[in-house]
Amino acid sequence: MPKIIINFVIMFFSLGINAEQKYIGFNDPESVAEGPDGAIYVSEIGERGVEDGKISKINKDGSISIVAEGLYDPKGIVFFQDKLYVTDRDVILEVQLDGTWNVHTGTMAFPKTPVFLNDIEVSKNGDLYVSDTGDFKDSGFVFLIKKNSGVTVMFEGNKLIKAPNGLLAISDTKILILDWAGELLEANLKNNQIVKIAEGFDGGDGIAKKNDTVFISSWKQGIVYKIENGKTLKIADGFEAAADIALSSDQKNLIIPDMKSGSVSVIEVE
Ligand SMILES: [Ca+2]
Ligand SMILES: [Ca+2]
Repeated sequence: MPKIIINFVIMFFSLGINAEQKYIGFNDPESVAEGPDGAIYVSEIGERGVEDGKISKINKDGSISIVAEGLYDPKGIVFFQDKLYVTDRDVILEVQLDGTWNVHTGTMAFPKTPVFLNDIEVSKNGDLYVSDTGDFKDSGFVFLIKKNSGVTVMFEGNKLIKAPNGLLAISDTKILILDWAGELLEANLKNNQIVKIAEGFDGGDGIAKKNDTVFISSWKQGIVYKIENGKTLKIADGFEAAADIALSSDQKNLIIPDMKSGSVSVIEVE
């Protein structure tokens, strides 16, 4: 009996020390992405509608520094060729590693007026996929920003697109879409067909994928799930608002911004 207790304590101890790191002091962190420098970039919304938004980064030594300031409410972030693409309310920003930034796609470039641009993902050739969660009920869109040929609406008229949030390109022809209403969708870019592959993630926010395992976060539930072999398992909970997650470049860690507690957690994943 004592041996069992000792084993339990060691396991608990090692989980606490090795399996999770937590960084605090962020102002409404929404999205994370590992940069080419190995730092974890974080979008911070700050106060809604106020130009206090910023991009900060957690350096490899654990220190935190500001990359870019003067944004409104930055949300989704994704790297492509050493530049960070950021959704900020109704525009897309392009942020250089030195912190300078400019508007990449302005409001007028969208075929429908953007309401709540949320996540952003990039294809291998640099096309950007952007979700607009709309009124968080059923007025959302997914936009495609082609490198040199403007913005179009994807899957137009498909009733499964309600309030899209998380986006993840999983192959040259498929993307995953996580809807705020809780459905995980797989969309085929060739024939525009969409199938529902899981549901029940009310307040669905971010998506990440490692091999055949998909990780998703629920902002409302404060839970991170993994979906493996058709089964859904909870892998982390207790967040106040688990926002847009990302996998580290080495695929060993899942990075989870908790918007309401202002923290970013890094947990090991198998
Ligand atoms: Ca703000
Ligand atoms: Ca999001």
